[in-house]
Amino acid sequence: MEDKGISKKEVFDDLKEFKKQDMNYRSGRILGSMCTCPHPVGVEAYTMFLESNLGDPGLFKGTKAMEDDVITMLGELLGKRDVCGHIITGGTEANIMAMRAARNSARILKGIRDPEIIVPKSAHFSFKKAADMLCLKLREADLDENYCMDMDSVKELLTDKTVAVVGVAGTTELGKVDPIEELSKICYKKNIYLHVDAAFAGFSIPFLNEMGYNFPKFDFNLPGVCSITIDPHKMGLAPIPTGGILFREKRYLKAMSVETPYLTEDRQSTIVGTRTGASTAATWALMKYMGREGYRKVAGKCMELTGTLAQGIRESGFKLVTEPQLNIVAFQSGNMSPDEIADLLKEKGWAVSIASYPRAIRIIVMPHLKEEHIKTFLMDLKDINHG
Ligand code: 0PR
Repeated sequence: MEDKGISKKEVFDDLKEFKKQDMNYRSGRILGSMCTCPHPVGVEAYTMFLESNLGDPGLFKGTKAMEDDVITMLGELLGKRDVCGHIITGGTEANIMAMRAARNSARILKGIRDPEIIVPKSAHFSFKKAADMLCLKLREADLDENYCMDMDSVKELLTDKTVAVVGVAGTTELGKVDPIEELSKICYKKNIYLHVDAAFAGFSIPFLNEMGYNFPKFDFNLPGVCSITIDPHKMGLAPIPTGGILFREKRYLKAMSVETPYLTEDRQSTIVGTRTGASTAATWALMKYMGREGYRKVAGKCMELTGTLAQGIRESGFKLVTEPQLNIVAFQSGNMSPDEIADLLKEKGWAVSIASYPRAIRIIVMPHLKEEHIKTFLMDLKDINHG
């Protein structure tokens, strides 16, 4: 850092140069991201609460009231109004909190000292971080032919050290929904903590079901479900970073709370201390502004475009890995590797991602993608196959 500052104009001229190097969602060129253009109403609410710190909620009573409201609204969306939880940074923090709650609860109630967790092979890598940080043995269950968690494999992995089982509603790579009803039955009977990672689809499945889709049950209506991750910064259109973690019972938050001697709250359960209230304000504003109707439109449009994209991909001579269940399409080619396809698409200005299991091009049809983007993409894809 220099001794003397430069002018504001110079600063912003430099910032513009940096910004030019970034891609943006509005261009429609980002095809492999689970984030999207933040909705302007969320952005306005976010900027209004920039100084609000939920790490010291007694100073920001209004923001705290909004957080309580948002948690209730999210709980209602996911089958239980009287849940507790927090608005945090994203799916990673939510999953780490859930695993911490499960581990601590099992230590308190069952005296388990060498804890294990069972996650599907398709689980997000945040569970690897959680396992490492919390000293949990990570056991990965196989997937069935539809890339969902295989129940026989889960049953084989269960031991008396299992402190949590995780099911995913909307897997990161293929958008699949695990058999959470079956997981719930087993976990409820055995008194094992069940966490549902709905980071991606928590903001779409409930709305799609209202429109006549028929997704398998995954939420608090199932008695075994102890916590759910749901990310407003994915399909909820909130600015980054905005995650949500919901717990069925307060005791799970208590099991990981620590004393906060000089703050306006006595105990804190979140991982992060100083914690933005802006995310909470944005989520509150968006849920009020959009209503269920608004989110139905968003989720429905994404599914409609997913259908168009999947059909076009097939017609261009590529093979879908699996029939899309949500707004994620993964495909392969008979004569090119996914890396080769991704490189050719990159030359044409498209940023796709590559799924690891199985290796395939992966496209997430997020709300920033419009019909014209999909059409242009499909033309380029045809070119690649015939070029
Ligand atoms: N759980 C699931 C099911 C997820 O898909 C993700 C992220 C997480 C948890 C973790 O969420 P955070 O990244 O909010 O902590 N899934 C995306 C992924 O890893 C995240 C992402 C988003 C990646 C935008 C790239 C990107 O451009 O693919």
